[in-house]
Amino acid sequence: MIHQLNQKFGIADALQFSVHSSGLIQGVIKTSTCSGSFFLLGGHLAEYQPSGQSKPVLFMSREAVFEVGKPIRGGVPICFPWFGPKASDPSAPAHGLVRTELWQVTGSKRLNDAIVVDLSLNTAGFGLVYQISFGSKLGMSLTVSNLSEHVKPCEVALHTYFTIGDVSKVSIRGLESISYFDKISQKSEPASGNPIVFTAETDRVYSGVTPQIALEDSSLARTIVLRPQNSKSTVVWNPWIEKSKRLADFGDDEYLQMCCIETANVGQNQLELQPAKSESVAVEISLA
Ligand code: TA6
Repeated sequence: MIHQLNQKFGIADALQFSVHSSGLIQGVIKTSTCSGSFFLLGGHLAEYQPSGQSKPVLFMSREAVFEVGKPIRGGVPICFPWFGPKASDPSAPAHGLVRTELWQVTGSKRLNDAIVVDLSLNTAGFGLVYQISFGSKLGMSLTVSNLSEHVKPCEVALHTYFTIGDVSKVSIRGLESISYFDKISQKSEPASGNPIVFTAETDRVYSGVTPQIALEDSSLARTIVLRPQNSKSTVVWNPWIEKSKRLADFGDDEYLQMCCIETANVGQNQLELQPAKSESVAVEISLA
């Protein structure tokens, strides 16, 4: 399997497939502009670090579990075809089906300073094509298609975990003018007019379009910029102290070094896919 993957999709001195210590198949990117990796499990983008950065851009828990059928705590889990618990079936897995299914590699190429990888999955009457671009910037683009003859509502989220230096020294700009649903208080809140700072468990679904979101990290002296496309929802999450203790695959103190800013279409912005129609959601991540 590894030999075939490398023969068909490997790129000399840039992209190689291998078996991770967990036994999962991974693609590993190492170029002059960045390093990165992804798993076939979940089409899961696991690592990204541009050259010159002392810390990865994407966070991965030291307690993360790498096992077929289990979600990976870090990187970019793909939430589809629902986000959070499935309203009609509490026994269904949180955040949908695709983050624990095995995806196929369908393409790889060099494009400018980047290595671009295409992954795909057909499941539950949907076709998914996911393109990841590993370069001086990180690009993710997910296209979901309705393969059935019925209208199919669905939610989608690129559940991106970011590495930060100190949770008490970060702020998130770009969502100040957008109202949100606070999942902790279960209340709808008006636009705050202020950058987001973390002082407690934070779990917010912003509903609106924003051209750019900036994660300002003073302790790492960097600003991570997200440029979403076709995304009407942005989820901001930090589990804080008590929830961190309840997460088996997450260190009790790891809330200090991470936050999630998720590029999505969920809730009132869910997709209503007509038969044979597709929708894409994408985000470009760069260092300011
Ligand atoms: O995106 C925030 C959130 O929905 C939180 O409510 C929390 O559940 C987080 O996702 C992680 O979910 P997971 O199923 O990966 O543990």
